Amino acid sequence: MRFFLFLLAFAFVSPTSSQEKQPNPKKDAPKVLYAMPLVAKPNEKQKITLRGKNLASVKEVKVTGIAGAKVKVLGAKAVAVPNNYPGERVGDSEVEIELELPKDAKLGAVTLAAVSDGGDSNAYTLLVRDDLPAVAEKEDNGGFDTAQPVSLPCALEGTIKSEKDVDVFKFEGKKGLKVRIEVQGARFGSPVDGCLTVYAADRTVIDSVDDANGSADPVLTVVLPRDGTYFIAMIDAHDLGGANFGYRLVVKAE
Ligand SMILES: [Ca+2]
Ligand SMILES: [Ca+2]
Repeated sequence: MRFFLFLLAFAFVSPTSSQEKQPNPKKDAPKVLYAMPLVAKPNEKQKITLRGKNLASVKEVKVTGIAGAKVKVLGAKAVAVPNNYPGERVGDSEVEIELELPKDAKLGAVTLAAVSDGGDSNAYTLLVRDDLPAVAEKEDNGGFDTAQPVSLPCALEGTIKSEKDVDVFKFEGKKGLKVRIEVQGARFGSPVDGCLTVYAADRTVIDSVDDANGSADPVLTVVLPRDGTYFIAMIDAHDLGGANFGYRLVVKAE
């Protein structure tokens, strides 16, 4: 927010704002914020909705960073932004595509750009599955008693489906095991601001992290103090949620 205010102040005092200096950026250029579902699968035909700004008139989506991808635009439309949600993070329009990535599509390498009469969008980096076993989150997993059992390593694909949704997972671990837990969400544009807490079997907190490495995505490393069951709880730091609040939760021993 401070950065935004600074930009606003700069635009006000300066006669040559960045918009005027650059010949091309049109104010109606599309912007891709995130994908729903957030995680794409290599080697599979899938429907993906890209949410962002000025996407309602998009006719074409380009894939870059990988050869052999197939993409088809299925439709585009404006969508409502709930009152209490940050529009710049949630987006006000979307384009639905059918995407088929080759099986060697790598996490971090595939980018998508939406094209309309307003120009080309940013290159959005798609979150693509890697070799970790992918596990879909299963509701209702909102408490210790209903925690979803998982085994390490895994990459959970979940959603903070509504306001105040809590996603709880549990795993068994041996004393001394170093476990790294990482959320991939905000860095791929998801509106989710993840916050992670790890609990021991007796439900006492071992550690909790909101943001890490300059991102809203938490990363947490714990050394297990004893043999037993451990719980991982994932929430949105602002208690917001929705079908578009997707995240990937990577849990593995180091
Ligand atoms: Ca959930
Ligand atoms: Ca956070």
